[in-house]
Amino acid sequence: MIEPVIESVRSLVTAAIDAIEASQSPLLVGHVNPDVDAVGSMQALARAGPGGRAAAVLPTTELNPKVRFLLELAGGVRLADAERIAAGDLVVVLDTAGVNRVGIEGGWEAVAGRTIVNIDHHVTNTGFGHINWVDSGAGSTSELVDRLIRTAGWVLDRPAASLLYAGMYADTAAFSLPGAGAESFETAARLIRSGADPALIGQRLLRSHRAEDFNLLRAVYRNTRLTEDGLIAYCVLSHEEIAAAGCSPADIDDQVSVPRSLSGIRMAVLFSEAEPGVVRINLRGEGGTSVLGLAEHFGGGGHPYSAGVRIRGPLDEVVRRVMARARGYLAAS
Ligand SMILES: [Mn+2]
Repeated sequence: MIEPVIESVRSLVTAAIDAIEASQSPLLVGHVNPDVDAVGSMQALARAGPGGRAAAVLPTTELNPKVRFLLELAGGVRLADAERIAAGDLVVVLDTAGVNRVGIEGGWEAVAGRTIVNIDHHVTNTGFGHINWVDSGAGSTSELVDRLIRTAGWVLDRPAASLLYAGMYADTAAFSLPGAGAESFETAARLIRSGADPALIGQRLLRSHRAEDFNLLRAVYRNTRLTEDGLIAYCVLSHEEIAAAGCSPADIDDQVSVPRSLSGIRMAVLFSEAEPGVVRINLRGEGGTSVLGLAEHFGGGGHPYSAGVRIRGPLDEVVRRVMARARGYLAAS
């Protein structure tokens, strides 16, 4: 019974390749607040895609420094200007679970009428494309793009290999999450043989804190609390605290790994005030606890062990509501 599944995945990959090869002007789009996986997979595909015709669309908003580093790494990748965006005859949406998350100015409405190829690994992906290659078993979208490039026989150069390695590395928390299997390491090894530079990626993703990033981490450690039962570690960062560290909300990426590092917890939560009155919530599950249902309850999404949501409301009220729900959710699961 395995064969038909493999066949259908194979035909999805082939359909995606055919669509990209047939396009005169493919646009590559990621999600809002793009992370390393989104930008890494977009930039790698822009480099490797046929005829150098693909152009990546990046949000006009401030980019996280880790993400900006990927743009340096990508070198001469073409970014889509307004003219190219208007001319795009195919839109490849990468690492994006739903239309409300599409990272282009004007959002989904800006691209909805065009042919859409949806390549993603979020289990909550809504299948909004004409071609939907969604593999929730993959640790990252970068792995899927690696497979796309290899299957198509396109040229994966050294920067593209590094970009895909970075996406894999970031989305799997350095190959340390459930699901990091032999295949992930084989893909990483192949990317390194193609020229990916693990030391550079590690240095830029792990060992490049500015003083401001360090101040922000200090605040995360200081504000991290445990619930009485020790099962939930959570941290609350107000807009003022983020600013006092010298940072902006765009600098919040994986700081939830601080509460997550506590022994014995089943859930880690980082509340950060993205703007006054809007709270961003990063959720992580440990010891087999899925946090996806909790995120979905509030209108968010993601993966079983890594999910997120934004909620409007005063920070303290949002914290109270979400923590009450989180306790009940754990008690019931
Ligand atoms: Mn991803």
